[in-house]
Amino acid sequence: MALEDAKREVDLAFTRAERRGLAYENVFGGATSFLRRRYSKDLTGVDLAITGVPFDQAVTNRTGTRFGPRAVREASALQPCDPPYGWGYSPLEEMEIVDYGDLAFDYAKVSDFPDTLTAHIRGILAAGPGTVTLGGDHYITFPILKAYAEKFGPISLLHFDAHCDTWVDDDFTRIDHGTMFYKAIKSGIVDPKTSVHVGIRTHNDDFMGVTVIDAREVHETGSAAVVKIIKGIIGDRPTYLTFDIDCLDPAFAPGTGTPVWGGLASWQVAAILRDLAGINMVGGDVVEVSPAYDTTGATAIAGAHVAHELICLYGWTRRKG
Ligand SMILES: [Mn+2]
Repeated sequence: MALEDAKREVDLAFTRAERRGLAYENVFGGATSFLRRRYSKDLTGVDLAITGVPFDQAVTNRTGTRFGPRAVREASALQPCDPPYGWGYSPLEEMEIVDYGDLAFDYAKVSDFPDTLTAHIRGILAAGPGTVTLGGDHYITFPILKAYAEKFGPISLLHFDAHCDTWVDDDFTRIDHGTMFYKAIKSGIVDPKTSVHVGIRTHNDDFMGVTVIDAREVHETGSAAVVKIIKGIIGDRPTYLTFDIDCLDPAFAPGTGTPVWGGLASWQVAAILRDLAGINMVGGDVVEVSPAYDTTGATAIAGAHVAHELICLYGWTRRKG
């Protein structure tokens, strides 16, 4: 059946009739939505909306993540022809998922950007589905978390990153990808006691009460031990999972703005995300993929895999029947 479909299917991003189902469209052709989902602004009955936020004006070093959503969508074309390995279920067949497209914003009026993004996510959440967002630099997570906190209250943050992004910054008009979790905790959006940073390997004066599982601890204790600690801290609380691609070592994800050595390997991340099945993930994002520095495309491929795993986690606790 798949081969026959491959001869007929093209541009499923626009032509697919059903929102559910795998896709056999030629990997190398056609318009690329995320995982060949249908581009749609109709959220009626939708379980999960994928959206892109092509914003990179908050970085401390190399720009380029405005091209991240496009690159991750293209890399994702490799993945929708089979259920994801190791999960034992098929989220693309069980869930109604759409590609909601990218955020529209005035690139020259940066001060308006945070509220524009919060409204975008608020609108999706009000219609019912959760979101998996493709960044964009990591600042975007702060306006997204505002919308989530409106719906769920102070939220647990499960944060994969080389950096903890909690540098002191009491000027809330600043738009900075290294201080937004300081602001999120200070403003009561994130509950630090039930939040975790994973993969950290850069200095910070103050982790603000968030549990840190640094990269060395991941390497030395192993993924199963890490998952046990995470689950013990977040329990079944509503959890937002944010994944900065620089959590991966630059050997696996060179295409990012602020790479740091000593990071996680792809296989470690794959094992941890798979074994987190059962957490109450209400939304998530993959940020900081910067295609200009991604000479092999490996970073976008990793980003697409992480985003697909987030879909699996989201669907796992919502399986019907
Ligand atoms: Mn980072």
